Amino acid sequence: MCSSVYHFIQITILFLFIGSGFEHAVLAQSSMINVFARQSTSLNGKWQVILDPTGTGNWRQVWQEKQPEKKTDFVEYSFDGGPVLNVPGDFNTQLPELTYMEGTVWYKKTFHHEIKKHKRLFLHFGAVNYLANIYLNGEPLGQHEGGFTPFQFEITDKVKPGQNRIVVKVDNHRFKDGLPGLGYDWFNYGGITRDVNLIETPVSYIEDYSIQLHKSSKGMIRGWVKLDGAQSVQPITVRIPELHIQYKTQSNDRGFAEIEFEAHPELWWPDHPKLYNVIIESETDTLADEIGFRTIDIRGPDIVLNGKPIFLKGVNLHEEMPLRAAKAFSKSDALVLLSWVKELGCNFVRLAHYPHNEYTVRMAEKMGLMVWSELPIYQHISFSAPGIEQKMDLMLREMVKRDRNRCGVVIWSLSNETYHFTPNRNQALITLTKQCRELDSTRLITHVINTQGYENHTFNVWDTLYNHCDFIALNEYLGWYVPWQGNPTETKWKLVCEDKPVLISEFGGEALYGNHEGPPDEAAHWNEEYQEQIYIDQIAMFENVPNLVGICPWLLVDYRSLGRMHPKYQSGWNRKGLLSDQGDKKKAWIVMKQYFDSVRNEY
Ligand code: GCB
Repeated sequence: MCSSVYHFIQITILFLFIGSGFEHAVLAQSSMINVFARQSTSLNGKWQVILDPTGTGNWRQVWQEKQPEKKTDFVEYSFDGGPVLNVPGDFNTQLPELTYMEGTVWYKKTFHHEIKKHKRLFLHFGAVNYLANIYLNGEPLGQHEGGFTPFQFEITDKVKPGQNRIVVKVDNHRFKDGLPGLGYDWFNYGGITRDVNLIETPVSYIEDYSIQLHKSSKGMIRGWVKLDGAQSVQPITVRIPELHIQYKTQSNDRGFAEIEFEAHPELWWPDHPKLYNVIIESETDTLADEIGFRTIDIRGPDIVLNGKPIFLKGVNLHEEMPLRAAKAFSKSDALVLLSWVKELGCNFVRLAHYPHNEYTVRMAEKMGLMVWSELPIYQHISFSAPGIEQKMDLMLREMVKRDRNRCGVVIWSLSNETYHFTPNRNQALITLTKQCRELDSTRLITHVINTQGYENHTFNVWDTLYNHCDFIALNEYLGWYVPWQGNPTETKWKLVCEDKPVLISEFGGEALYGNHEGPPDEAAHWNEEYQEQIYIDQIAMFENVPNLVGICPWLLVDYRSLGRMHPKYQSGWNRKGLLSDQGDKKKAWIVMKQYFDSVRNEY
């Protein structure tokens, strides 16, 4: 990053955090990889909180936890005697007064620590939505922006023997120059929404690695290992016991070692999601991971997995547990949601519209689901706002770093439904695409667009941003927002890039489960029959879509969205689910399942 950009970020930070103890704020460090395999102490559980809807806590300097000293002193805040909240978890669903909160909640946790020699200590957050300022023992550690990616702070030299206290200021305001921005069609769950851990590492530790099949090759594993710490030059070994592989190399003076060796693993397929135990060792550290091997490519108008054309039978999913109407965050949440995905007959899941938690990604991979992971660059982003491109770049790096060893992840989606007329949109997204290819050229990259033309039965996919994508991903709501022009089977298609594969990343319509009122052909009754007919018509139309490589209904299950205001049918829920918020199957589920069961992939 050039120095003027840094200068700009510093000024912005100065302005944002005046009075918060963050006048010289430090940005959070990027999270180390594979935190599940680390020596860690969980800080999940009950955290004390102060609710601060007016944002007064900054000038009261809540993080200092002042105490009265003289008889005449008093302090107008305290964590003691106040509410407690569960971490991980959104705050909105834990206290009635936080239901619609978009503002600040201060969280506090104490922990006991014994200093160990020759160890480093990191405070790690799976995600905090949206802005997080972190303080340790009254001193600011730094800040992180973005609600869906992990970050950490090294506290080796700051932690004290005995009791320590962490204060986190969580602010879930929507920001005009945020990612996402001001408007989005899902619930803005605030809080420390994913795990918090204290992670202990050796002084020089394995900070990152990439171990995957080389692009398009089934017999060559390539990658690298990166160490962090003073002892940068070390022998490095990568072992895959099941394949009798023991590859040895050495890191250079920057702690970096390239890896390349021949191997013939059983490939990862949706119906054979084989993962291998892979052990990465340096002289000072050892880490184990479960890694699968596959290739994913574009060949002409096809997406090919392990060299074979594959049809992606997918469904969209938000990170929400409908059964308790709250943010999803655990392994068991992931199991419930992904079991429904499997039951529907899918081999693919689109994790919309932001990076979901790591449990979900890992479990999807284990269950044989290809994963689409997405950045929250959604609709009306202020692409020309100062600093926004740096934020996009940072978030991209955080997303790719966490999951780059997950063979299940086959697609990076860098944006959803942005508009060609937004100033600087093309330039910003093309740059981001290039950055993504530099970071990871082994997966497919796309942008989702919904502004197509539809005239004289012809669906016109014209946005030139597609020239920069590996395949065309489009959202079309024919039969719902856009009425059919004649018989769905007569729809003709015009593609801006004629040779590229086409994936329909969203289609569908709303229905309230159990509602059969009104004529089946009138949308305004939200009945199941109308939604069912959309699915029947869409499936008929798919026959004529050129280069169709996959479809992804919007979406698996009804989800909360406060902009959905019809009191009888919606009451704050988007009802486009194939399942109700209680997991009941709507009629459209059956149509979709039959379709998926009828589409066979031959490999
Ligand atoms: C879309 C968006 C999705 C919305 C959906 C809808 O095109 O990508 O986030 O929620 O439409 O329900 O209208």
